[in-house]
Amino acid sequence: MKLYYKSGACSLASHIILKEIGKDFEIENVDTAKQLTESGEDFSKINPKGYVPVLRLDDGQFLTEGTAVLQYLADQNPGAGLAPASGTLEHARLQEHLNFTSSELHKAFGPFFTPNTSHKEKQNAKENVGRKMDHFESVFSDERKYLLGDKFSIADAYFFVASSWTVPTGIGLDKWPKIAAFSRRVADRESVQDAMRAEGLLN
Ligand SMILES: N[C@@H](CCC(=O)N[C@@H](CS)C(=O)NCC(=O)O)C(=O)O
Repeated sequence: MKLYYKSGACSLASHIILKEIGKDFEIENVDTAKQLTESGEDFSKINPKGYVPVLRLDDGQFLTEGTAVLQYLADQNPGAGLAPASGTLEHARLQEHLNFTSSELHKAFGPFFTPNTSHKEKQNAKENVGRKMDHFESVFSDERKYLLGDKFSIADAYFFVASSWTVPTGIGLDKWPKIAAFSRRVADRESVQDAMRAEGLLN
């Protein structure tokens, strides 16, 4: 298996989950602006949608969309306990968090990562991100450790990465102490440190 990634991007969530699973895999950095991979492959042929993450399966197929990659990895490795069984309410809760992270929180950061965004647009985006973060802060109001309770799941990996973008965008986590505590807890995991180190985000 090979994960095509960009340092610190949403692909870091898939990278963390691959580390949690603990089987062998390769990674390859992508310059999405040039649509070129580290080894010189034309990335637009790998993912015509132009973005990471992409998981290259052992039979050569490519799987795109972060939430699909995360769910596939969890389903293929049930022993790792990274997602509740399909058909259960807990599984639906997992999907609730994954979808909200993807379609609401992740997308809310869009204007910060788009060239020529005006100050006003960034201000609106900041408020929009804040509303999504308020929701997650309320999820942690019962002092749960992770989004689903006591157990780390694929949703935590994705939310950890998306909420980390509050730092480079200058939003910070001061307004959301429970998310800040969650973030520190997840950052302490060996899988997270290994993945971040491999992406050049930690020494
Ligand atoms: N819907 C896609 C969105 C993926 C996405 O937004 N990827 C970003 C990084 S987080 C990317 O590669 N953007 C292209 C770029 O930065 O040039 C998914 O959830 O996987």
